[in-house]
Amino acid sequence: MRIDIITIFPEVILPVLQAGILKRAQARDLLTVNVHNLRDFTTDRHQTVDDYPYGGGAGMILKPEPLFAAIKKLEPESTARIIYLTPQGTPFNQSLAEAFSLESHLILICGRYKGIDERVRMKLVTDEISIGDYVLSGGEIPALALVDAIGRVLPRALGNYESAQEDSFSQGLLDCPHYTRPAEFEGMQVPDILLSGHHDNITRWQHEQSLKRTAERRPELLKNMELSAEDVAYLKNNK
Ligand code: 9D3
Repeated sequence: MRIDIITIFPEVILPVLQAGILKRAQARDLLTVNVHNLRDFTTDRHQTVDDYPYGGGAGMILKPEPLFAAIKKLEPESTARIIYLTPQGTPFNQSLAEAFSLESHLILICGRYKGIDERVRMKLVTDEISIGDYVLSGGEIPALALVDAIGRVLPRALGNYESAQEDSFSQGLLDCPHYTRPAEFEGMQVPDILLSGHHDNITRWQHEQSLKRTAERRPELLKNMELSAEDVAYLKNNK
C-alpha cells in the first residue's frame, strides 16, 4: 500500500513514521508513506498556502491551487482514495481502518486554519474523516491516527499472528483486565483463575470480563453485535 500525506507541517508527521509497527511495515515493503509539504506546490515568492475567506469571518482557508497541484503530481489512479481529515467527516473506526487497509493508494489531506477551499472537496476528495468530537488544531494528528490504525491491520504487519487472532476474537468488545507479576501487590491479589493454569476457564473468564466492561462502559457497542447465547445469558445474570 502507498499513502501520500499532504501537510504544511511535515515535521509533525515524520518522526511518528520512524518508530514501531509503522517503521517495520515500511521496512518490510508492506507500506510506503510519502510526506509532501504543501508549500512546495506554491508558485509565489512567499509560498502562500492560505487566504481570507470570502464572506469574511475569522480564520484562513487553504487555497485550491497548491492542493490541486500537489494531488496532480501524485498521479492518482481512479481507484485512489483521497481522504480529507475534517471535523465534519465520518467518525473513524476499526471497520473503516480495515476497509482502507485493502486499498492500494491513499492520499491524506491535512487541513489547518478553518479548512480547505470547497472546490478541492468537490473535485478531488473521495472521503471525509473525523477522529472524534473534540477540536484539534489541524489534520496532522488525525492523519497519523489513520496511518497507524491502517498500518497495523495490513496483512502480516503485526508479525504476531496471535495478536490479530485475539483482536478478531474479541472484535467490538472492550479489553479485559490484565495482570503481571507479582501475584500480590499493595494487598491486591491477581484473580485466582489466572493462576489456575486452566486455559479454557481463563479464556472464558477473560471473555466475560470483556462483556461486563463493555456493558458497563460502552453499552451502545453491544447493540450492534452478534452475541452468542452464552454471552446473552452471562449479561442477563450479571446485570
Ligand atoms: C469553527 C468551526 N471549527 C470546527 C469545529 C473550525 C475548525 C476547528 C479545528 C476547523 C478545523 C480544525 C482543525 N481540526 C482538524 O483539521 C481535524 C479534526 C479535529 O479537530 N477533530 C477531530 N477530527 C479531526 S480531523 C481534522
